[in-house]
Amino acid sequence: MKITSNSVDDCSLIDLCKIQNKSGNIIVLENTKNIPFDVKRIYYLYDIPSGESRGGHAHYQLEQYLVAAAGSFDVLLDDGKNKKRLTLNRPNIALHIVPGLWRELDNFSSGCISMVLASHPYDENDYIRNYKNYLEWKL
Ligand code: T46
Repeated sequence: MKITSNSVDDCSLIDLCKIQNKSGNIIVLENTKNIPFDVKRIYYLYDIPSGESRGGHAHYQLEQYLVAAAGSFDVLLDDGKNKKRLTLNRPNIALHIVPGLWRELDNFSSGCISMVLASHPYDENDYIRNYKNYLEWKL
């Protein structure tokens, strides 16, 4: 399947299976065990001013697990034909974003930490930051 044909329905919410005991919870993610790609990079967004939005781009190759490690935010996924809006608000739920999807993040709560596990190192050439160019690439 070509990456250009990935759709919003190829993205899914994953239960990260917390280990729970009376002193709290822990989530463990290990390459080759419970994550479908090798994690090459982790980054997180925090101290996001009220009303701000992030994203507004797609990746050619990168796939990601996106997690609300604290607080909540909304994600708009867009494959050029269909859009899907989700709220992430639990540290044990990851949104798996496959390559080739346009995404926008907004409605960040106060104290939100938006954590990303990514399949590739940072490469600005992997970004499509212009929506018109994205739609042309998807054709
Ligand atoms: C995504 C959302 C959820 C780096 O130098 N290295 C990095 O690994 C990253 C992610 C960013 N940067 C620099 C590039 C820009 O100068 O940090 C600045 C902000 O990056 P960007 O505008 O891409 O930030 P967001 O929050 O719009 O997007 C980021 C990720 O880029 C993207 O993959 O899905 O978080």
